[in-house]
Amino acid sequence: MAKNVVVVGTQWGDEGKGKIVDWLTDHADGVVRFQGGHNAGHTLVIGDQEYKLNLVPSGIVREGKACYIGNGVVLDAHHLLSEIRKLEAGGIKVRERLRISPGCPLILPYHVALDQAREAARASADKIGTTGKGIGPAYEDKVARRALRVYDLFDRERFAAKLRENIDHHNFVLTQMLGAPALDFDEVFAQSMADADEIRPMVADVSAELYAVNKRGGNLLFEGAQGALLDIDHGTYPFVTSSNCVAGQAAAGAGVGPGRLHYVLGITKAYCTRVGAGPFPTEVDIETAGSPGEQMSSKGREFGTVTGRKRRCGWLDLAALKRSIIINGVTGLCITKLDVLDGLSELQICTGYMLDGEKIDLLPMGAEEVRRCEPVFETMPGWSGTTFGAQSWEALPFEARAYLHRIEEICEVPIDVISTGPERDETILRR
Ligand code: 2SA
Ligand code: MG
Repeated sequence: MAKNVVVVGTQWGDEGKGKIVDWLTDHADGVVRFQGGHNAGHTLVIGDQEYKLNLVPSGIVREGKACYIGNGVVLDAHHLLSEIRKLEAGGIKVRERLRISPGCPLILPYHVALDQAREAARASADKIGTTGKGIGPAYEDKVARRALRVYDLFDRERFAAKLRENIDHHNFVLTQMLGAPALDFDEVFAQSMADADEIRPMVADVSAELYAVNKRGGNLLFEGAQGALLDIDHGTYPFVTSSNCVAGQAAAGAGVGPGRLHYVLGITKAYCTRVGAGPFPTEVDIETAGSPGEQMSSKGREFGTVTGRKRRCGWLDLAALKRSIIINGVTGLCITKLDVLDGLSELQICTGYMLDGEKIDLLPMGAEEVRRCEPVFETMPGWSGTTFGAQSWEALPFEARAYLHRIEEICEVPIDVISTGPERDETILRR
């Protein structure tokens, strides 16, 4: 029987999902993106080749694997084509294997302009720190039922009429409310039509194709982007992205029934990072040389894949992880980047918070309450040996195993996978 796996980030993104998706691709017939857009940055290391993917599912780097962009993804067609060209230059035949849902809302140049102008207009305390790719405004149009979708690209007249309406609406906001320049209809139209011809051969009924893959016994791998704590509903609102990043979104964002999501793998970094603004209870200083935070930042190479921004770092937060386990229905955890903590004499692990004088053990909802949370830490001994590249549980130092056991004990979810380096074989499978 087919087995479908959903891979999601349990923190604020950048947990190392790309590598794990690639590792699991061996057992999958199709790899599916179901939310987000080209704000995602998934890094894969294969031999001496490093790939940075934004929109194309990570399965693309493995010969013969079908890749799908589901309806829940907001699609910047122009960016997608440039990403495809780059991969093709490296010899990967993307167009033969990539299928795009006709229902994806399009990201058009005015979405990017709005995203950037709004972010610039916000007072510094209110800045969200978006990636500036137009993600939020594109999802707004979808929910407002005025979005142009992929299928609109293939009817020139309809596209022109809808674009005219949209561009007038958004130009009003840009010029009258945000003091930004207007966009030119002819330019946007011409570029869209040029992209349309190239996109068209890849458009297919993704939902029906995924159904067919399962029907013939094939497995699907759903590749989440960002992380559950950036989820539009469950994250630290309003410091979130504009899509649902939780596992359940794999169903709605790809057009598969929820009963066909058989296993949810929650990818969890051994510490925490956050790129962009918003509350982060366990955040530490990353500038002081020799500090744990500086080690996380530099050894972990914590820079945004899309924007190059330095990521904020902090200790592992189990109260946040427990929230994530609840909202995703995590079956098993995968701990990544454990080796980044190698050599630290002591580790802090957050087991709860003090909130308005009361002890709680679960991340509350929304930014306001999270901001008032004071983390409660448990101190654990570090390890002097290395975990880098370890390929068995026994090869891990005793203290590293104790750290992992403590995570399982508090979260009541098994750690099924441990990633000890960027390469595929630097992975420990525990069941
Ligand atoms: P947006 O652009 O509207 O989605 O931004 C809203 C918030 O969501 C955060 N966000 C991310 N957080 C982590 N990783 C992401 N992808 C890139 C990466 C980010 C980068 O892999 O490093 O390069 O900066 C990602 N995408 C969105 C964002 O920081 C805002 O807090
Ligand atoms: Mg990333």
